[in-house]
Amino acid sequence: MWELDKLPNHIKLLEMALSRRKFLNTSILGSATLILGCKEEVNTSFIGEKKIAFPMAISTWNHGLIANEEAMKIITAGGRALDAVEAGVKTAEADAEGTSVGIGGLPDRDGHVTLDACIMDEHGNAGSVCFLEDIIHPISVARKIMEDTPHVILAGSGALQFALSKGFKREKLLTEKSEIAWRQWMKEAEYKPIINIENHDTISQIAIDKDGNLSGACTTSGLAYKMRGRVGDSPIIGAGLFIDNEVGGACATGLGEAVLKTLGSFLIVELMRNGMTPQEACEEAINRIVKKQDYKNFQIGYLAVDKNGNYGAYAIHSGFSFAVAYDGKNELIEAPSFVNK
Ligand code: SD4
Repeated sequence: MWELDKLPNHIKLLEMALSRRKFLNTSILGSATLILGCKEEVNTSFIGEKKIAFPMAISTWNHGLIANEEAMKIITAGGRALDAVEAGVKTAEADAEGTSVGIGGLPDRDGHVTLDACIMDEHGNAGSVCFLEDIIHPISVARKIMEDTPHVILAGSGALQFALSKGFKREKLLTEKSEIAWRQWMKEAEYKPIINIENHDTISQIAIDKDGNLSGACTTSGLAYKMRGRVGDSPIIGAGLFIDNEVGGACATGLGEAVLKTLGSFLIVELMRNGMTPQEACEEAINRIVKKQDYKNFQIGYLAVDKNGNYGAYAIHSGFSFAVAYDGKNELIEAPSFVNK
């Protein structure tokens, strides 16, 4: 396991991530709330004593606020949750300033940006793309795989070939900012991938539309400076994302290897099916990890939402924020965590 205290102090990336996190914490304390246009008609129902509502969208990290805003435009207008989550996460993929998704993503240790993404709809259909290069919107490639092929996952050059055949354009994804960070890392890191609690911010989003149908999307450039060919949890159905329209959905961010070994999103949905609340299910999925793995130097964050729009969130460490939008609101919230409980 790569340890946080062995990180060279002057890795630019880490500094950037830490100061971003400080900013984020401040804005959370300052209660970052975006109000979405005018109030839309919402469906409401009750579970126990708790009032919940949809349409709604929930997304990982602070880029989730913009993703939710985009998704809510579609579902408050009566659109499908699938269209909402695709459009939602595309905002992060297109943001060249973000260093963990789409263009601007930090590269692998050889300097290549390789992308993982998956999408799942209310019928249980799924599409996924992994180890994809040169395409800015892997989530849309994943959707095309789901809708236009008999397969679920395409990888690497085959995925690129498929994307080009569908009209996606090749683009350079390594930005100057990410290349500088990578070159700095090369000087210090002895070509060892470093996994820590700061250098990754995948976007995962789940939405429920006015008809009460769920869809989810997850997209990432994966861990910074990973080994070439490495695939994380994000494009693996059941690991980075799982949706079951009868129950709810779950998604993950953080160290993909830990999520893969416990198939976290599928686990959470199954726990909800068996009666746990979204919050209890997220906590149990984190418990499964911390019981067996040395969790001190890596982060995992889970989000879950049930069929009725009740949500839960839990992380190993503090600092995992997520955005929830419904009924005209869009709020950034910090998830409770196992450490510092
Ligand atoms: C991965 N789970 O590739 C992704 C990284 C991530 O927040 O989620 N970052 O392991």
